[in-house]
Amino acid sequence: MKVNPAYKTKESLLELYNKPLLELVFEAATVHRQFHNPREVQMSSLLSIKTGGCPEDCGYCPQAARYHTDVEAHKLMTVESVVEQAKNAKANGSSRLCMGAAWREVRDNRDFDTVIEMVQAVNDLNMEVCCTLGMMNEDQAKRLKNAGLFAYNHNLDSSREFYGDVISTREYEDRLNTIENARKAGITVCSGGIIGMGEAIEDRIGLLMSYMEMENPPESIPINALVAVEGTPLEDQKPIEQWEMIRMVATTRIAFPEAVVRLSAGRTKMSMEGQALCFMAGAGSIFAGDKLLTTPNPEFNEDKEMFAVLGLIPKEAFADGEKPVSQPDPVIEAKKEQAAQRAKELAEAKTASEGFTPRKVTTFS
Ligand code: SAM
Ligand code: DTB
Ligand code: SF4
Repeated sequence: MKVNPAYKTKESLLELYNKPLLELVFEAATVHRQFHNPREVQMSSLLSIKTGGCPEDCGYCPQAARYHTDVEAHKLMTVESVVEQAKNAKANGSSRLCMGAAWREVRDNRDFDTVIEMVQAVNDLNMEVCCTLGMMNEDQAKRLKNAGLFAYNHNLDSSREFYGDVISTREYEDRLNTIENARKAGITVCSGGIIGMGEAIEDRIGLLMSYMEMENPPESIPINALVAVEGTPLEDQKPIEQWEMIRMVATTRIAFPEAVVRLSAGRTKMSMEGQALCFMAGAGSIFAGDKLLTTPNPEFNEDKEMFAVLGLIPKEAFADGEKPVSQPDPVIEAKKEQAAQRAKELAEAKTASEGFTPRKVTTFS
């Protein structure tokens, strides 16, 4: 049951969201237990593989070049350093790695070839690999799938109506197309939103309705609370109440019983009790490690203690889907072949020139 037939309309979802809190949590906990092991919570690590300098104008984002934030821009990481970070994340209990790039869109260039190699290398570590690289076309999605990508993250962020108040450099429709391209390539979809950007409750429900209307809704739905970063247009947004996060997690859980609902950005502002209610209400994952992409996240040891206190266990990789097989990338292989051919021709030319004895030139004085 990908969507809950009892909550397919905006009105029914809104009524659900506004239920007395403990009734809502109870209903969500009941649905959660039918479809998931309530003790399991996946630890997922985020890694910003290319940071800052983004041409987009997403009003919440510290990585947009046009806003003056403390984020330092960094070019694409190397495959070796990504593997090192991935091993470290795995050793600390993460079974998924989400690699984020501050790109508007994927381009068919050498950087994308490097990302393909990163996907192959992290999949080889038996971790679920997720990427969030901005917009992408179907061919690019196919290359990622072929490399072993498990999930593609592309958030709708809010309702179609509120979206334009936060982002002007790309359309809601563009986002839906990218999600569709991931789907066509057979990659699982991770897509969710941010609450606390000044939207109305109807916009939170509108976000869920966008997923409800999909032929194939996301397998993974991250719920972020805005991290208001100085220098961004949303820097002065008042933090949301924990209850709002709990309501949003619970409503999402009930509406999409099979999906993994991810308690994502904003946990530094939550108490352990608040987070416990989110787990009760069906959150099945957190981001682990002291940094999200560029902003702080609870320390690893704090989360370890929370898991111990609440009796939670980290979820293994590929519990919700088969491990993809990493295949050689046709573009990289063709480039390698071309380079080998060029090297061979050069070597042959060199050998030929070595056997060549220049004609003696007699000079007359
Ligand atoms: N550039 C790519 C894109 O926009 O699709 C990938 C990286 S982007 C940082 C990934 C997601 O992080 C955004 O879609 C947004 O939902 C979330 N995000 C960014 N800044 C945030 C903030 N300050 N608070 C909460 N979530 C944020
Ligand atoms: C998602 O929904 N949240 C994560 C992940 N998917 C890519 C990103 C949160 C970013 C928070 C702001 C930052 O650290 O830069
Ligand atoms: Fe760029 Fe993504 Fe940030 Fe938007 S959310 S400014 S696209 S990095």
